[in-house]
Amino acid sequence: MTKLRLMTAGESHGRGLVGILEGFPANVPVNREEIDKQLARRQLGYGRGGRMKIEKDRAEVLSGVRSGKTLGSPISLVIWNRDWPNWQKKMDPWGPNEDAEVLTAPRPGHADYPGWYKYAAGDIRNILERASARETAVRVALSAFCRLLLRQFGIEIMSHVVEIGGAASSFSPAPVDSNRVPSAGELQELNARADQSPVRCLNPQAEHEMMAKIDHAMQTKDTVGGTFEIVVTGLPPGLGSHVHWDRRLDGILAQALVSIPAIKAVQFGLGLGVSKRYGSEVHDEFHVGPDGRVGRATNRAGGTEGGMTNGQPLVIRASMKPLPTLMRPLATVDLQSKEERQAFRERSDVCAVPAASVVGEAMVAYALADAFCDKFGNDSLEEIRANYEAYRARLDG
Ligand code: EPS
Repeated sequence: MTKLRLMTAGESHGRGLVGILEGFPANVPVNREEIDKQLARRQLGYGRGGRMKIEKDRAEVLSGVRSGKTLGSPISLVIWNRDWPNWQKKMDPWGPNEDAEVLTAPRPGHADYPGWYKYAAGDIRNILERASARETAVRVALSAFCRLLLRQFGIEIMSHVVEIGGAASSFSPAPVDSNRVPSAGELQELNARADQSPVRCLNPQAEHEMMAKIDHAMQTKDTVGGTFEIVVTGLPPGLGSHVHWDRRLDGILAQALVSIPAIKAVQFGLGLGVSKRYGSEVHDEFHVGPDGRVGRATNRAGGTEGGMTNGQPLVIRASMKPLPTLMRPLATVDLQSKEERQAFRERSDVCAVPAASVVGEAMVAYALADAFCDKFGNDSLEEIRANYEAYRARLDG
């Protein structure tokens, strides 16, 4: 059952973004640097548009924290939009917003078309402002608390980009046809190294090819998508549950990832590969290791079985479509006049896959922290630790 709730509000070009994280346990040590670090990571990436030069995201925590520790009360924060002075005349809550052109021709692939009808919008800006991936900044800020909680229990999350526009890297810190478990330190180091790469790719040759794909998209006024991989280590077996469909953790993780704008597919472990192999080549057989413990030689399941973590690294891939705002606009229809037109052009990103991988980490951190609190409690860190240690003793026994 869901213990945590994460809510966001704010328009992309409004005054700012706000968020609330509710149900988060008390007494978890937290720090501003970690939140701002995660926000800065999300702003990186080759192929971002002009907006990221304007914004320098910082979270102002308004509640739920005292003397660097959480209180158990709702955590709320605000991220101010630096771009606001440029948009106030178009977006002011009290109008008159006369400077804003009324947009009536939807961009194919965006929320514009269905949103126009659902919300009787009359102006596509009323839809696109909230559909914008700007909102993911708040998710990243709030999930920094979740990361810090998970880290208390040795759970580490990293991500890297494995494909952009068909240019692919075959590297993984935890290949699914092996039982390699990277240490927490190695994952931290790899994540820091990915942050140094303009496309968050850990293979130099593939990095070069990915950047060429983005360059081509820029030159041809197009956009390009890709795939990122998330690896999580240190998870105990038994988070999530097999007993009811909405408690299955793989389903919850998939929803968390597909909720990121433009994500179209999520794969666990071998992913799509499961449909190409026989069962004997897909399932991870058990054996007794030299230490007398139960082990596996492979991790093709990607860390979940029966909707629960199985104690192996979580290995998830998520794929993002090319962003639907093109500088070479696609064909569309004016929804008022029904005339054929070109979609409007609006400043945007050519490629946001590197940023999406950081948002992916955030959503996975949130979903895992929720599952962790579901199993071990969500009142205080002390209570969670006692419950966790009792469970660990049973696992190790
Ligand atoms: C976005 C369009 C661009 C991106 C934006 C998402 O913004 P703008 O329309 O202001 O140029 O930069 O992403 C962010 C602002 C962000 O913080 O990630 C869109 O239409 O989804």
